[in-house]
Amino acid sequence: MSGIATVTAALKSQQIETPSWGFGNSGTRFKVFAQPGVPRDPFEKLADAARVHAVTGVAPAVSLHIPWDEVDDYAALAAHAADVGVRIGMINSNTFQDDDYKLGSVAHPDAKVRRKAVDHLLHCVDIMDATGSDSLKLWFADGTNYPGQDDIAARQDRLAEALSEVYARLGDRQRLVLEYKLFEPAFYTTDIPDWGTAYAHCLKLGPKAKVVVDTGHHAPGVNIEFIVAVLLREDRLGAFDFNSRFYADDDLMVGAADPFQLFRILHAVSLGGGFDPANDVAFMLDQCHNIEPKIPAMIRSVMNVQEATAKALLVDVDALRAAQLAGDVLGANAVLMDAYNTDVRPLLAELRQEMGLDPDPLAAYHASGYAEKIAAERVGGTQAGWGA
Ligand SMILES: [Mn+2]
Repeated sequence: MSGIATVTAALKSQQIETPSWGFGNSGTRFKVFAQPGVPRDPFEKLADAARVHAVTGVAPAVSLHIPWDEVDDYAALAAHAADVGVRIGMINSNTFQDDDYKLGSVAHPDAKVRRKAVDHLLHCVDIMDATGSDSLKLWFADGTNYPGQDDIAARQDRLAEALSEVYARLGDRQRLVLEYKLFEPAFYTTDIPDWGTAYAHCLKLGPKAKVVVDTGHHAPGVNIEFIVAVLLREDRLGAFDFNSRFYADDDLMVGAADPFQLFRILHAVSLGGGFDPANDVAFMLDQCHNIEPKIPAMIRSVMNVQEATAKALLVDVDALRAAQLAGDVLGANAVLMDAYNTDVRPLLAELRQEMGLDPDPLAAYHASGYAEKIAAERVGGTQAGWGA
């Protein structure tokens, strides 16, 4: 295949997973603004996610969040996903919204609370069995607010014990991916604050444990592409949670604040073989659309990842290597910038037409009348949101 044919093939086979919670109402601790047509249940969330896939062609999987997406019949939910044209992606656990978890969940000082948290995680694996999901995504809000509040190392021991029980429960084709976050809700110590801590736990667990890089979970100035390159090299990059931040964990649309950073991250993925279909890196969105319409925001986000991916794939790697080996600092940098400064929108428009799609996914969505339809139909009931 020619260079451009390789790029096009990779873009066509790219899969960007959408989060069920991104279709529900969300907000800040100050206010949640409701929007018309928001799903009332996981079935309606999957229907909305299916619209994103229908116009982009590259968003076939949907991440669930338990208990927000708890249903009586998970096989029926998976069947519904297939009916509307998507599949169930990762199962995201939640051990942070119960009164028992005030001092933590899997690292809580009380064994009874740890038992409850681990039981929830095992329940999430049961849901993976029922839905065909292959990944359990773990993020823990565990940590402390004050020096002396708890023993840092003892909390790591409790965390490791919980993780190993969950790991042992995983089936042959299942894995867990472990997410880190610098701070919040804990403000003094977080039990998994960085990639190094997540990596250390994954290493001890075994090959079915990998690290999740949430792009909003670092201190300002952290070089995320470096982390990505190292994790890929160690075969421990499990997934991305894509979103964008100006300040802390803002959960804005990926690529909004710093599209150049997203390009640099995806360039590291490209060099590390992360776009290889044989690789199991999951490209997921983890976002909340507080003030913008949710389905168009998700479509825009998928397009932002696609555009950055296209630019990353357009990097002339041979020229880059030659410049690097020749010690041509400016030449190497120029190769990278040439790719970044390429307008890839015509390429992507053409690619969508080849896939039988409208070249403009947002225009196609707006013309479909879906927004008006769900606003008219989804009247009554309780809109999905945090905790529902
Ligand atoms: Mn996340």
